[in-house]
Amino acid sequence: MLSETHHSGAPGESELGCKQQTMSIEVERKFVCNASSLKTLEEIGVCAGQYQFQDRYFDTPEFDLTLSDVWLRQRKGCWELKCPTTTVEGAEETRGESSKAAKLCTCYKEITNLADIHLKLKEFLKDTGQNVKFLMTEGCQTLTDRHGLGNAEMNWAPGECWVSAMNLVCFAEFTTMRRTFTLEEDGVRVDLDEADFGYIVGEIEVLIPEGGDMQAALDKIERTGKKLGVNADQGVDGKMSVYLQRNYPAHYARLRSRYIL
Ligand code: V4E
Repeated sequence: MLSETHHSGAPGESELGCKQQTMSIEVERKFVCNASSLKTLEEIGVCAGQYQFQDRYFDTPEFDLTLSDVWLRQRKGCWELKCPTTTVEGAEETRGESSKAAKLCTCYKEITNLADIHLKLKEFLKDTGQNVKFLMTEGCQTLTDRHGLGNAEMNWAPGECWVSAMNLVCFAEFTTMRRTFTLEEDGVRVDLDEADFGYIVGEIEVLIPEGGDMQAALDKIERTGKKLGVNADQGVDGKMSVYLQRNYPAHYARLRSRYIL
């Protein structure tokens, strides 16, 4: 159980709680946090805070986004989109890495600017044949005018009618209690998460700018994992994987069969 009582905002967030960077690459490795790794973490890391947040994940009813490994969520009122990183040739950057530890890392582009999120969604949904042309050529105001209804009557938060217009619905909602540690190793952050559906997982994370030094990030994660005694061969599920496994087993199986999870 995560038991500290100190509460604060997540590091790197503005007063409004939204991340200040608009686009970065998140390199991450999940791990099982046992008593020994927790003890080491408390010795070598500085606890930057404990805080609680709610995630709401969105997709089309056919799961077009997640089947493309695209993850749209609202966390503490801020929109975030995670999608796979690609090189110019279209190959996934992490695929070519040879080390075993690198293969256990995930690497996603994290977009927090709403205009950029819209552009990416348009790109992905267009590929799946969703009709997003209407949304992109006409504003939400026009949409509400056409129906003769105001935002409130259509049950849309002001400025967020794009969610419905893109045929997106919330498919997952859960709360996480997170303890964040910063380490001496430059830019390494360790999160210990406890989700309200009864799952605990640790994450070693490094954020790099687009085109940044991926190998350096992987090395930092590997070094930190070794210090914490993390099993070098063990892949560990994230919160969303476990959530889908329990609540959407057929979709989970489909994601597994496509090697997305
Ligand atoms: C499922 C998934 C994504 C959605 C977010 O998942 P997760 O990393 O569990 O969320 P969280 O709360 O830790 O995000 P953070 O606070 O670090 O931003 S994004 C990518 N995936 C796919 C995925 C995968 N294939 N393998 C593993 C181990 N994790 C995630």
